[in-house]
Amino acid sequence: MNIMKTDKTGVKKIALITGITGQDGSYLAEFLLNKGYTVHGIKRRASSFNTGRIDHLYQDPHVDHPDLILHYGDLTDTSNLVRIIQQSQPDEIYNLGAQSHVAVSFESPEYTADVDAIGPLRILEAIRILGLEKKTRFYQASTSELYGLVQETPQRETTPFYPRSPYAVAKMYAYWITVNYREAYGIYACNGILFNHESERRGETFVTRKVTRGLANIAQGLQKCLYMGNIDALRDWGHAKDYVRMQWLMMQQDKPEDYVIATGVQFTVREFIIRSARQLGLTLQFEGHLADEKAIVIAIEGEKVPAVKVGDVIVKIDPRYYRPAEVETLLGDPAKAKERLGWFPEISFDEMISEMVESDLQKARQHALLTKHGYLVSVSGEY
Ligand code: NDP
Ligand code: GDR
Repeated sequence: MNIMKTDKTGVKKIALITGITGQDGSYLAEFLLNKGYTVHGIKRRASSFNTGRIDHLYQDPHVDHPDLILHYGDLTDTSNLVRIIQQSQPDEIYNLGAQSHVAVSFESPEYTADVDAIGPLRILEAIRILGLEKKTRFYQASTSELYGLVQETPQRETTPFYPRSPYAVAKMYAYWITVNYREAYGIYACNGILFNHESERRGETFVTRKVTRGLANIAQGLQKCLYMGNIDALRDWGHAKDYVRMQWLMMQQDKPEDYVIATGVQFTVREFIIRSARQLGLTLQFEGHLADEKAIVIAIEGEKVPAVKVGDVIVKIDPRYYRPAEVETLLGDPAKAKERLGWFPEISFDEMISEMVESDLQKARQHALLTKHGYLVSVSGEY
């Protein structure tokens, strides 16, 4: 296994990350910079700053040989991708960029296909056009959503796919085009079939972050109630830091292969809510069924949460958050990753919740203080 930060001639390795401004991109950039890589990243042009997750890694581009170099670009723009790959000459490309929200993919199916399915094809073609088949390795951010309506439990590398959303269908094309270019052109191309992974940097509209942020805001009196969709859904949740380590490991092998990355344990969304609330000092009880289900505060630990009273209803179900086709249950079997790569998750479910709640509580406290002194009006966003 090659785990050196330089190539055979002692030159620093070069990585290109699409989606560097996202959750995984930010952790992977940190990880690779720590290993001594030069990291190129593609960021999108936006009307406001979108580099919050990587600002701590920023390097003044005016210094000689910066380790982190950002390029404007987009996975829908072939010539831009070819030019960035030609300029950066990467040893490893990590394709993490995507329209990654499953519910949003039902609203924007065509755009999701363009970015999530044709985007990776564009990169693989760029590798061919530039004659980099032997030099540049390619990692595709595949997903447990491929299993959708599950055909086998737990899900492993050989479990048949049954995608249930435009997002998953697009990612299925990306999965197979990665396999196909590996077989057809000998490119070192691999799929990491990652189950859900979270962190304090998780986007605010994914269920875990929506819960930790919403409950922290409720605890600080910034919000009264959190509206949720299908809280019976079961997921296998790990921590993003553990999962980016595995993305890198997959790229350092003698032979490219696809791997399931998961914890092997699943919980309901309801359980995630209960444990997050407990972390804040609130004991919750769910009452009712389906669309009428509510979470009521039945106990409060000490003086910890003055904005909430026993009896308050702080979670309600809003069918608006149900999906046209749901993935009810996902549970991964990471045996291959453990056996072949010695990988296992180091951060537990409860440690992850604790980190997320603490981080959102700190943000909510700052927000409450600014609101109290008239510097902010309200909590932004409807999720
Ligand atoms: P995020 O949504 O946090 O990040 C997605 C990244 O892709 C952002 O940097 C975003 O840019 C960028 N992006 C979106 N559209 C485009 C585009 N058209 N061109 C270029 N870049 C674009 O996702 P995660 O970090 O959570 O996930 C990383 C990858 O892993 C994604 O491909 C996701 O589908 C996949 N995945 C994630 C799992 C998870 O549980 N987190 C599990 C399995 C797979 P911007 O910041 O400007 O929006
Ligand atoms: P998922 O993640 O769809 O698994 O995709 P998400 O956190 O959005 O949903 C998980 C489950 O929670 C249910 N749910 C809600 N979800 C959201 N977002 N908001 C709600 O209010 C809500 N209430 C209940 C959902 O129905 C679902 O069952 C994530 C993304 O990161 C993908 O990019 C990635 O490929 C997969 O994980 C693995």
